[in-house]
Amino acid sequence: MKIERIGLHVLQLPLKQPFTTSFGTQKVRELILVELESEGVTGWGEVSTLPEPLYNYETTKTALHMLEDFLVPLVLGRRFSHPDTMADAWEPLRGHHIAKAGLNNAFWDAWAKARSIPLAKALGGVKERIPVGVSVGIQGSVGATLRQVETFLSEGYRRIKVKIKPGWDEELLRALRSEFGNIPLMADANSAYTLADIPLFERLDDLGLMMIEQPLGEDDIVDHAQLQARLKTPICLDESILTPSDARKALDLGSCRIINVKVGRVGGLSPLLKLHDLCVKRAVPLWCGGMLESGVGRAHNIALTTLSGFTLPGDTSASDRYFAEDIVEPAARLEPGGYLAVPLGAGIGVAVMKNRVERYCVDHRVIAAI
Ligand code: OSB
Ligand code: MG
Repeated sequence: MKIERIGLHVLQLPLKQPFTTSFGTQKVRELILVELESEGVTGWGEVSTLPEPLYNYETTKTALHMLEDFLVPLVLGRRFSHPDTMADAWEPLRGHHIAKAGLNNAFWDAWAKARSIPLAKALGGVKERIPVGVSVGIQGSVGATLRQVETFLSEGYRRIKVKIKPGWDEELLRALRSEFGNIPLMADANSAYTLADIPLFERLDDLGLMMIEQPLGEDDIVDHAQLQARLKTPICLDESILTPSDARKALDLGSCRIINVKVGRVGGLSPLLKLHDLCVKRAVPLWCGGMLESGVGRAHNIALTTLSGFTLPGDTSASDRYFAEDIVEPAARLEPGGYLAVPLGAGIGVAVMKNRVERYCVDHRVIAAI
């Protein structure tokens, strides 16, 4: 398929409520939508960078720079028979996985649409609906968190993840256990701790958490191996796993027992499939992480969660958990029992509402092949 035209749209979508982690607070979801035109179909991808380099080193601006100056010029006007060969073309360019993912995923959508099949099917997915959990940000008080969690449980979410940071951890987790008993519960630290906190993690070990996500340094699989050796609770890595080879090394070292897979962080659906297959071979449970995506990125997340290796509920919550108005129709809605339906239409299976894209757009460029 020839890549004929690429649009980059920077959007700022207001979040219903601020989302706070150990590294900062998001009030607005700034993202880049990639619109890729090829042989009569339009594919959509989402670049899920944050405006500041707090989760990883990428930002909205570094992603725009990578796309405009390197990635788009590399693929524009060229023919690719499969999205994997597009990802192979930028293999020599280091890093910037979230920027690459937006473009690779837009081509996956176009490629599936050209074949009139759902993206989930194009990826080899096997589920018709996916069980989902919810990621609860740091709130003003333990009481406010308990109320939030109660609402999410009553809506049907199948797993609760709470964000933790030093000083906002043990008391909160004990309160959640005493209020809600043995619910599927986990904590995500986004790299906020060090090995000096081993005594804290040993105390948390008795709480029967499903897992603790990324307690230590974003690039540190050595310290994670030391911590995992001291705990019954599985460690799940997020920030540390950027490539299939990172996963292999972390598993060989014993740094984690579970992996959070984010399509942006690993560089798109093409490398994600390799990581998935490696983890299935090694019987490592996977789940799909989120980056507060709009309906476009959410549709990609739903499709990839249909793969057989995604055995745990992920962070892909319903659209109304984040936004008053999404940019796609239909927006992802929670079904009874805590599921999201997998769209049956071609590609991502949701329609991007152009008027809403314009409403939230703060910057955009279109680059066409000559
Ligand atoms: O660490 O998983 C994370 C959001 C932004 C950046 C990092 C993370 C998160 C989430 C939210 O936990 C997941 C979601 O609901 O999309
Ligand atoms: Mg995380």
